[in-house]
Amino acid sequence: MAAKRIAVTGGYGFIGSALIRLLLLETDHEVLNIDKLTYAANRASIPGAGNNPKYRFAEADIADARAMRKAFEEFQPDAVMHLAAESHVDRSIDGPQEFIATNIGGTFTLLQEALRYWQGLPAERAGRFRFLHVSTDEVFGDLGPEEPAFTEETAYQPSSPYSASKAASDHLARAWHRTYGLPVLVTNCSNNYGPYQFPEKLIPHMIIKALAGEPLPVYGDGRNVRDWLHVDDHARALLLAVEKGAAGETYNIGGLNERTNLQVVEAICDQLDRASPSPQGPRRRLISFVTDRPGHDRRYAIDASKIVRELEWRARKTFETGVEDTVRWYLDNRGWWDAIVDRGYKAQRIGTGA
Ligand code: NAD
Ligand code: TDX
Repeated sequence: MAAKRIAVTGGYGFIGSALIRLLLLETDHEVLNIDKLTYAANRASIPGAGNNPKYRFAEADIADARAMRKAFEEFQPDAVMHLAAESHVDRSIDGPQEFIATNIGGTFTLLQEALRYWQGLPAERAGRFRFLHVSTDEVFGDLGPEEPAFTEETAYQPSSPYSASKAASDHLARAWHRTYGLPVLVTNCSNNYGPYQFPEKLIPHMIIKALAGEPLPVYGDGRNVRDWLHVDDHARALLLAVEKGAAGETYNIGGLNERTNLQVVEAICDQLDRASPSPQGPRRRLISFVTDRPGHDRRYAIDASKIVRELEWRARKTFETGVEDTVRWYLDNRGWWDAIVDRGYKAQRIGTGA
């Protein structure tokens, strides 16, 4: 694959940083990371980036048209991988405004500036240009226990302000392809986990609380189901989509790892007990059921057969080895998350606080 110039939005977030680590380590592509550095960003998530000649960073808001125009003009990307978003469902319930501003308004501005730039490219470069819009399985709403997994044809039925804002952004991205011809691809992925995930999300939240010996706040009855995928497997799928995917197409990405939240929390407790036993006894004793998340989606499941068939993507990590590695990473990289916990991020609305 010839070296490309790839602009990644949200590259200091959880998935964006995994993607940039992959791009810098395993490809010849040059990277421009465009990130506003919100609470969710972390420069320490791309170690060594500052010294890498293939990497540069622009601190900017994707909703800032002038900044986006400058980034396109100066960097001259062959592809945009758009991950910047407000991503936490509980925060979207507490305060949806930023979600509308970034996920909808920001995506709109980015599409407009990408379109303007793309229309000015010579035909050969314009033909190779790609705009990959990274989205979520939450746009499809939720499933009953026996319903088949979401396919690329499943109708949108988002439940939360977060998923509604992502659904809106997906519609915009597809419309810019259909109406203006911008070579857009959309990916919809299931729940990610792995290293460098912000401590408000289920898996790191539980690891950190369990290590502190604090109650583990499981929402509702703990039987909500998520389909878990290791972040490195998602990053590889995104790279395949941008390198080999067809413009106008959508690819679902998922792990075939459906688990109830309770099963996930129990697996974390057991893994922590093996790796770092507590004198107080098994961590499962800390599990505590708390008030449910409003509008809480019951089950997500992704049918990823299209990307497996058409782009030959395969997940490399099983959930068991992935969780083991992730627990180990949080044990070995206390400095990374201690700094976040120390500076105090907005307390969780539900449960016993951050
Ligand atoms: P994250 O919250 O960890 O990171 C988001 C990043 O975007 C941060 O670095 C933040 O500073 C940046 N950002 C936010 N608003 C911005 C703005 N206006 N301009 C520029 N940068 C801005 O998110 P994540 O979990 O890495 O998710 C990345 C993308 O993948 C999102 O679009 C999300 O909807 C999607 N997604 C996430 C998951 C998941 O499980 N985390 C699953 C499927 C899809
Ligand atoms: O303390 C908790 N207790 C709990 O029971 C937290 C933080 C979560 N939960 C539950 C809610 C969900 O059913 O665990 C499940 C996972 O919660 P989150 O980590 O908040 O993820 P989710 O709401 O499923 O959304 C995630 O996956 C899809 C990402 O945050 C989204 O950005 C992505 O689109």
